Amino acid sequence: MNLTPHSALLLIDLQNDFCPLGALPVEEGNLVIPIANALIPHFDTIVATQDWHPANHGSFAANHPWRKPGQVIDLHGLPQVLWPIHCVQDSFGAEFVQELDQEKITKVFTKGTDPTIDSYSGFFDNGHRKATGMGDWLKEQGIDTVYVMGLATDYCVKFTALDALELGFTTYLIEDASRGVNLSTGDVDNAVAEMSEKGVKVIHSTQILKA
Ligand code: VGL
Ligand code: ZN
Repeated sequence: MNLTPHSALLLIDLQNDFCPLGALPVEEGNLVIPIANALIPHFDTIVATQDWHPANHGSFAANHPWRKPGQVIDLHGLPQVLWPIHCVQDSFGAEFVQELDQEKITKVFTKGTDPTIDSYSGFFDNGHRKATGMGDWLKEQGIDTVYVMGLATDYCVKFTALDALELGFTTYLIEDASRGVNLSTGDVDNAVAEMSEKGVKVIHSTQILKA
């Protein structure tokens, strides 16, 4: 695997609420942390995204009368899957997992801060209305290639990787370093297939670690 100084590692939403005991548990979500820690020394630029919602966020089922997590509503013109309350700003659930080697993280981008719209991608909200600044920042650093990993494969990892492609980055998905929600059976497999079809290169962490 040909890592250059123009490569960045994107750590997607490695937060307590996406671990098995969290509010929006991702099965085996905790297992990606040691893989992240092993990958980190191979990169000069490491960016983390952080799902960072206000308590009144429109993606929380609890903020809509009689709605339950998993249902889909129209949120200001966009289809929105409703979630349990998760990653509330300044809460324990929103913190990065303690076992993650955070000293090496170059830069953190928060997302999902606007209560009226969700943001799965680390680059843009779900309506592609506002950028988080991550795309411009990566380009200012001279980054042309991104390696995406984290939680959840079928939501934030997928939309981050697809936006990275659209922004012109050569984009890798580190598949074994990611886990998904699988709200419906097959969601993770379908997400990986879609990324691959669109041009994301799907790799295993060992391809970087043994390089
Ligand atoms: C995520 C659902 C809601 C994710 C964030 O990180 O994939 N999924 N908020
Ligand atoms: Zn969220």
